[in-house]
Amino acid sequence: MKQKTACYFLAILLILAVQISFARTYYVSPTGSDLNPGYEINAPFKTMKKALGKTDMTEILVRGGIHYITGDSTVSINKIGTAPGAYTIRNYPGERPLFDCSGLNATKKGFSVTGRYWHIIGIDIMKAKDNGMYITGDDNIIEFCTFFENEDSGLQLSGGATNNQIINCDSYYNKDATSENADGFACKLDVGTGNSFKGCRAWQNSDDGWDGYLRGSDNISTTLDSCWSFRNGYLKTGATSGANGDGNGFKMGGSDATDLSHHMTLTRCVAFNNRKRGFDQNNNRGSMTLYNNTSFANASGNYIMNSIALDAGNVMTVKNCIAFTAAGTAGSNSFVTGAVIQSNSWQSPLAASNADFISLDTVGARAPRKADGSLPDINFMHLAEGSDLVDAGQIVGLSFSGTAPEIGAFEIVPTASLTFTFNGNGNWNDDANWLNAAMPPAVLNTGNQIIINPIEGGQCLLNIPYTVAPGAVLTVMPGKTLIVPGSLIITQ
Ligand SMILES: [Ca+2]
Ligand SMILES: [Ca+2]
Ligand SMILES: [Ca+2]
Ligand SMILES: [Ca+2]
Repeated sequence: MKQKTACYFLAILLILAVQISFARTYYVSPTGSDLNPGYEINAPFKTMKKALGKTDMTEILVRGGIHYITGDSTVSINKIGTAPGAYTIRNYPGERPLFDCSGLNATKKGFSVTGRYWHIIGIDIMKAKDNGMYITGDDNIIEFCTFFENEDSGLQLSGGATNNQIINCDSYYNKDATSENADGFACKLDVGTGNSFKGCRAWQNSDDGWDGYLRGSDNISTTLDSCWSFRNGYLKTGATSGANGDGNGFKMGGSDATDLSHHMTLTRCVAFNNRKRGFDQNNNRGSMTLYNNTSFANASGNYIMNSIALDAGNVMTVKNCIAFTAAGTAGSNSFVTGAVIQSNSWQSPLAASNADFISLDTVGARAPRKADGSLPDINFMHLAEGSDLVDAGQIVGLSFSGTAPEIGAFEIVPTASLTFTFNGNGNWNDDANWLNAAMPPAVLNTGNQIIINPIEGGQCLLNIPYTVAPGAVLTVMPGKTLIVPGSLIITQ
C-alpha cells in the first residue's frame, strides 16, 4: 500500500514536471496551417481552436490580418488559470488581428469566455451572429479590443461572470434584428459582482451604450471609470434605431419586477448625444454613486434618476458632475428623494456656460486610441482656464491637480514640463545654439527648465533680457559658463 502511494506521488511529480517544462507560446496566423507545429513563428497554426486545444499552451500570439470564424466555430476559451499563471491571447507586436465572424451560423457568438484568469489583448471582433464576446467566467482581463457590427451586444457579461476587468475597449455599430438588445457593453441579467470597465467607449449601438438590467442576479456591484458613451439609439448609417432601441448612454439597472439592485459606481464617465438619456436609473433599486461625470446634450435628459425609490439602505450620490446642453442649459435632471446631490455644475454657486469649456465639438471623441490603447486626447468638455468649475469639486477619492477636483470628467493636467538645452557657443538669441533649434520662450514658465551646457571652451551669453518665473529652473552645468550682462530677471 505504501509502495502504491509512492508510485502515485511519483506519477504526479512527473506530470507537474512535464507541464512546467513545456509551457509554450503558440502562433496563429490567417496564412498558417493546423498541420504546423504551431509554436514556431514561421510555422503557425491557422485556427484559434487548434492553439486553444494544446495542453501546454500558456500564450497565443495572433498575427495580423483577417481570421474568418465560420459555421458553429465560436472561439471557446475555457481553461482555468491562476492569478500568477494567467493565460494570454495577444496580438503579435505591431500587428492587429481582426476576427471576421460573418460566416458563423445564426445565433452563434464570436468568442465565448467561460475560463478564468485570461488576459485577452489587442484583437478586433466583428459581425458575430450574437455577442462579439460573451463572458461567464471570472477574473479575466479584456484589454484594447474592439467589438463592432455584431448582432447582439458587442461584449456581454452574464451567467455569474465575476471580477472581470474590461479596459480600453471600444464597442460600436452593434445591432440585433429588432434593435432592442444590442448594447455596446452589457453587464446584465444573471451577471455576477465585481466587474469593472475603464477607458472604454460605446457608440451607435442600437440599444444602449452600457446596460445593467438584471434578471436572476441581485445586490451585485459594477464600476465604470473614464468611459464614454455617445449616439446610442442610432445606427451605423446615422438613422435612428427605432422605437425598440432604448438609446441611453449608461442604463444603470432595472428588472422585470422592478425589485432588483445593481449597485453602480460611475466616475469620470462621459455621455453625450445619446438618443434618450445620458445616465438612466431605469428602475434600479440599488445604490448609484456618480462622481465627476459629464453629461452633454442627451435628447431625453442628462441624469434621469427618479423613476423608483431605492431599497432601504441603498443610497444615490451625485457629486462633481456636469450636466450641459448645446443650448447652454443643464437640461433635464432628476433624482430620487433623499439622494445626496452636491457640488454639481447646475448647483449654486456654480454656473456652467459655454465659456467654461474649451470645446463643445464632439469630433475627436471617436478618434483612434493611442498606441498603448488609452483614450485619445480631446478638448471636448475640458474646462477652460478661469472657469468657476475648476477646483470647485469635493474630494471624493479620485486623483486631481491643483487645490481640489474639477467639476466633470476631465481634470486640467498641468502642461508637460519642457526642457531647453543650450549646447552651442555664443548668443542666447541664436537658435542654432539650442538643442533641436528650440529656443526657450520669452518667459520660462513654471515647471519648465533651461540647461546651459555650451560646447567645450564655449560660453552662453545672455544677450537679451530674460525672465524666469517662480517654479522654473535654470541650470548651468558644472564647469560651464553663463555670462549675464545684467538682463536676467528672476520673478518672485
Ligand atoms: Ca432594450
Ligand atoms: Ca439594453
Ligand atoms: Ca461658469
Ligand atoms: Ca483641480
